[in-house]
Amino acid sequence: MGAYRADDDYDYLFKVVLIGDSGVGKSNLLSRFTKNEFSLESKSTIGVEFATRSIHVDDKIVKAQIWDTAGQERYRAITSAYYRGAVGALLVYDVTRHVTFENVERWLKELRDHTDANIVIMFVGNKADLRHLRAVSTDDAKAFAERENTFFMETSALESLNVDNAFTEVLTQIYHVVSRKTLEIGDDPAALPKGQTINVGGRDDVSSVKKAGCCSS
Ligand SMILES: Nc1nc2c(ncn2[C@@H]2O[C@H](COP(=O)(O)OP(=O)(O)O)[C@@H](O)[C@H]2O)c(=O)[nH]1
Ligand SMILES: [Mg+2]
Repeated sequence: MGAYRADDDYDYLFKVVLIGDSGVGKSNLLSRFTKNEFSLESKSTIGVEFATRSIHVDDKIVKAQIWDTAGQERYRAITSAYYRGAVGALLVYDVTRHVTFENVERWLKELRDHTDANIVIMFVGNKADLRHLRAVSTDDAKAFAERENTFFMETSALESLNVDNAFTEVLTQIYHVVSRKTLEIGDDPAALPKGQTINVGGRDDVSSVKKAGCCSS
């Protein structure tokens, strides 16, 4: 056995989805968080892809499996598969394009229609670096987040502003939901296996890991 930590050595695996209009910066938020990369030219995301990154929360390793999609109508057929098992979401708009903020309501409805009520939602105003082009005020966005009971942050994938914070906050909050539920499970230590997977669903590489009792619909 080598003295290294394998990539798959984690305590929790959480599926997190990125949603929001095309062009708001979802793919760049993902690449900034998972690879510390940013690309100026817009490459449209083809179909669905995901990337992972592990972080520490308390003494646990939390691995995020973050899903990204182009979000165009022609991909609507995959909607339910995309959301299946998600325990967190970043709902992204572009602070310089008001229409992307207006469309957030529709995204939120789709998200809530397809996921568990306990899902942790972070409302994200991206491209905060474009100060001179701002079209959505922080106060309006904050008010929306309060009304809808979601977390809120403004980010810049370009300047690495708040990107780690946004993802880390979502993962930490999910972890708290899960550990609360774990406490409710009560006195059976056998119900608390190491390496539990929180409802990631589907046919991916984690389906063989034992699932915990969180958030299944
Ligand atoms: N100025 C600025 N541009 C950004 C930022 N994030 C993304 N972009 C640009 O916005 C365009 C769309 O980004 P992309 O990640 O492909 O958006 P997606 O369609 O939501 O995945 C690209 O040209 C990016 O370079 C940001 O934080 N600031
Ligand atoms: Mg994209």
